[in-house]
Amino acid sequence: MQTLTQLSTPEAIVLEDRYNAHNYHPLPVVLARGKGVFVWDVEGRQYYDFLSAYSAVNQGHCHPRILQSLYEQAEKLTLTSRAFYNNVLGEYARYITEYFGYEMVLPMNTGVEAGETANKLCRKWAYQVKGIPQNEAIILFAENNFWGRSLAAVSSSSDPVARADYGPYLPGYQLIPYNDLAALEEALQNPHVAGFMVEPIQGEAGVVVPDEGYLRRAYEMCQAKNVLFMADEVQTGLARTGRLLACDYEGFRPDVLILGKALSGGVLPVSAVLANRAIMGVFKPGQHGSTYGGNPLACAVAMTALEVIRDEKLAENAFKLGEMFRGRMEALIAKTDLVTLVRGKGLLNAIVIQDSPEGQTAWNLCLALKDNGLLAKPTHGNIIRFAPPLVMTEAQLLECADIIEETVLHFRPTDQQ
Ligand code: IF1
Repeated sequence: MQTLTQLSTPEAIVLEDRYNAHNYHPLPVVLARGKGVFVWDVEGRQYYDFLSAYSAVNQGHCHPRILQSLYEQAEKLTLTSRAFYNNVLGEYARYITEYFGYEMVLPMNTGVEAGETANKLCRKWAYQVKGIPQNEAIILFAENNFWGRSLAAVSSSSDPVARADYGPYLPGYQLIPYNDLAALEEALQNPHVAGFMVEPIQGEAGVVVPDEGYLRRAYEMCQAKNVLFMADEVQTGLARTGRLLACDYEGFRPDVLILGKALSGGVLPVSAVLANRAIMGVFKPGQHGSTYGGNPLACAVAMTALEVIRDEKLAENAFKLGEMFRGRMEALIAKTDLVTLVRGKGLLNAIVIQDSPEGQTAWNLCLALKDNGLLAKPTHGNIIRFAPPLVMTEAQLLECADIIEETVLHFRPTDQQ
């Protein structure tokens, strides 16, 4: 059996395609190593990572402090289950609740598990606290939302591709247009509405940034109707948009905060739901949980991942570099018809490509970017998301903007690769 490090790019692709479900269509690059803002393929070619594993490696690949915490804890105790206490979870729970300003945390593993937790918390709170009749609770979601791949997530999705052939769908969800306060106002007239779960910026939808004030006003409208405002900051949180949380731009604290991805710096799956006791207290023993939720390894890694965000001022860096990046993209738009728009906050940005009939332009542009040493991937056909690790330096950011500009200006839409 060949050891993995000796596989060539074509060999690794054939192997993965042969034995792995085809639930993704990866760019034809085979990565073998990562460090900071760089990744290397099996032939040793270096790339700037402009996807950051969908914003899970905000702290950069293989951050030494985070890995050190992983190594040290791994040699002591990795998993106990919650059947017993362990010596790290309490310290972590205090650390993360103080870090974000909440009274309690429920630790989970993936982002969608945290979303599911928030949905269950909202329903239980609806029946036990708000007094909505049993099985009548409604949770509002925005059209074009994305919060994962579970049956509840696809039941509350408006994306036909994410939903197809997964019925029957979970009831109790109502979709409203994103960034539309009138639609929210109308939906909130229903006394059975228990919560509104929303991304501060819609990631998968193509980095859709709502009008300034939308989130704050939506939060206030929910408060007025005793409806839980649940912020899905799995992708926008943890300094990605230039503030610790994207909601921080509007100066309010969601009733329920959902975190994931970079909560572990990309080292292992760690997610969390934070809320105050009046909400989180509805969970009683045996009513929710997870084998790995709150495991000592995850807690140790997550504390360091959060320390790194603060110590290395990643939010400030993301804010500054994001301004620079969008400025460079605006200048590029003035020189080409290929790119029509740039949008985003901090280092969560996307460009909109002049769409080709078969929708291949963005894909082919990403292939050309790969050949020029920068990895990015389209979302929804003609939108390319640009989300480098937040540890990037100004010089590296400018070099990446040069790569993108060079690639776009020399790209011929007829390039089929
Ligand atoms: C895929 C992108 C998609 C998320 C938000 C919860 C989750 C995600 C706002 C669930 C996950 C990932 C999933 C991955 C691609 C990527 C993604 F927007 F980040 F690019 F799909 F929309 N809330 N997003 O973005 O977290 O369970 O994955 O840990 O499924 O293709 P998870």
